[in-house]
Amino acid sequence: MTHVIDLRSDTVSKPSEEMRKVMAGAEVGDDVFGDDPTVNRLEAMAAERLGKEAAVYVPSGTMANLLGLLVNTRPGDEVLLGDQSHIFNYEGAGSARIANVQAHALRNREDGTLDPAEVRAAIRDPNIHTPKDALLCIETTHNRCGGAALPVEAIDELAGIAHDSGLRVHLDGARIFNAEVALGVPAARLAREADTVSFCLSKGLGAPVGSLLCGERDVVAAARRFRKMLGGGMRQAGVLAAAGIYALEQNVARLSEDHTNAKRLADGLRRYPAFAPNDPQTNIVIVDIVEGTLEGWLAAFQQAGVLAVGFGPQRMRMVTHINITSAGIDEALDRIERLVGVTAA
Ligand code: TLP
Repeated sequence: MTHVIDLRSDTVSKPSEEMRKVMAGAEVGDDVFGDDPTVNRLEAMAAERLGKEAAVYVPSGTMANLLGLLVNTRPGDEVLLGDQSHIFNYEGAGSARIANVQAHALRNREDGTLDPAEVRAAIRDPNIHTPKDALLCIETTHNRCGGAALPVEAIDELAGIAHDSGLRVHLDGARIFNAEVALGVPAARLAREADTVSFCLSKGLGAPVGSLLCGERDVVAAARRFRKMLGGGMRQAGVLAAAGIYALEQNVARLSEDHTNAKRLADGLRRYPAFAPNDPQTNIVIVDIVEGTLEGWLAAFQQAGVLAVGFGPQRMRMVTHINITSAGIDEALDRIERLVGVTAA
């Protein structure tokens, strides 16, 4: 069997030998007691990279975002977010079920931003009848908007509108380092106006698990309590955190290779009338299926050893990552070329 080229997500990447060595050698303690030195080092490093006072290490991006909701709101508050955002679409309604907030989804524009006028209009005047708008969530890079890296000016403007009305701002920066590399703007600058920012080590950065929530010291302390409540307090987590430290030190600059590979993939696919890919700014290729069915193409790709996922009706997503080389992209395109003749109907 030919080797599988797995483009379902950047979450599928596997830790390198070097990363595994660092994990095996990690010094550990009990992180719930706060004495795992490797976790403490990762948290300090994350806070510094994101320009915040403190950070807390959690198992997943979903938990980091949920903590962001929990620390920035009270039950019954309203949260403004994008209708294409990960929090709104893919986090099991944890906002409603666990944070007990009402989500008010605003239209995401194609570039992943929200329309400032629509945000202004959505913020309700305080009134005995209305929910209290407590939080605005922004996402960069924007997953469903094809990995768009939001311009820093757009983030600043949206955050400014929220702050002027007394709302706090949470940035879902699951892939913020892809944005840093694509824009040439440090993550700390991108997140400057956000009160809390989450980011993931287990996506483009190639660590097996782990995310962080960064913010002010007292807010992170509150998040730590919620983390324990949710069962996210891990013990000798330094074994995992070591992978995160390695990822932050070694795997950020190379994200540009993933971005180049995503462009190469999109350019290759664009040659076929069946596919209308986006022009990827980072590592996410969104392909509208113009001829044939999504299910048909996904099955044919899988048969050929190229894995993608459905991302809406007649839309598929392919994501480049640390285990995908430019030769791997060429191989995937060769396999797809062989399919196009036989599967197009
Ligand atoms: N996204 C996953 C899927 O859930 C869609 C992926 O394969 O892209 N924020 C953003 C912007 C994300 O894309 C994701 C994961 C998360 C948060 C949640 O991270 P995890 O999976 O660690 O809970």
